[in-house]
Amino acid sequence: MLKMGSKYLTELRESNDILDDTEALRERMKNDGYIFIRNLHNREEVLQARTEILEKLHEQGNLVEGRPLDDGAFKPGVPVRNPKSGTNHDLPSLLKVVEGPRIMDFFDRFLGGKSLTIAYKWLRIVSSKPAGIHYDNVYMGRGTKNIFTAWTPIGDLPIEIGPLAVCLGSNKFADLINDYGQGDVDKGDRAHLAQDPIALVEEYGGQWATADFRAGDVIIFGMFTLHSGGNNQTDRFRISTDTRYQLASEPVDPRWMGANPTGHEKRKA
Ligand SMILES: O=C(O)CCC(=O)C(=O)O
Repeated sequence: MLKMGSKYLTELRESNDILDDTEALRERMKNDGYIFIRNLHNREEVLQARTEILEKLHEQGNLVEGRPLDDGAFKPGVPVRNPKSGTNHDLPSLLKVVEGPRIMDFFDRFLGGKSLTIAYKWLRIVSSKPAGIHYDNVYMGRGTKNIFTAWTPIGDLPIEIGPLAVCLGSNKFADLINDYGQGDVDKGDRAHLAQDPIALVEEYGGQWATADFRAGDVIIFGMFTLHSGGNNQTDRFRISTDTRYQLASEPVDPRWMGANPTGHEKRKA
């Protein structure tokens, strides 16, 4: 595990102090590559979404018997079949959070017009290693570039459970953005830049940043901010979503929209 306060890892900067200042939020996104907001969502609604997901995990035998449901303690080796990424129409409490007025109003204001959320929602139920380090553009690059990811912890997710980390400065790694970052995984280009966060800092610079996330928090970032989940070092599922938002008037990546989004052509998310 990376050590907090080291050359490699620091705390995310909270933006609650500028939450009402739209220009300052845009400036922060431009400079830092992310905006981290505590309690943007209603905590109780997020916890309701967590319960909804945990009940499904329990029903299909993924949770350790005898532990409180809210622990989300996983049975090692039992694959999770559902719930999973998709439109998540069977998870109304989750949709209430990620499509609700708090986040949509935020994006209407931040983007300066009517926003929409991409229909496909990435719901991650992680028991061990995360996906590799990447820019989202390689997955989401067929519509507007003015599109943002919101990563939402579904529950309290302390650092040891491996919440999202971003690489500070990576939104300005011009060579990487112009090369790896312009790829398209559905044309066979590379999905992940790297797996090892330390080696990445040694090679490209920057510093990782994360936080003890709490239900209600959200981190928002653009298509060219390197990020990854951390290793889950607990015996509990790490439950989170990544969902995407853009102006309704701008081109949408067709793979992820509609009642039944087609998703990736050559590989599964
Ligand atoms: O939650 C994770 O492990 C990765 C999330 C991610 O890749 C994203 O938000 O784009």
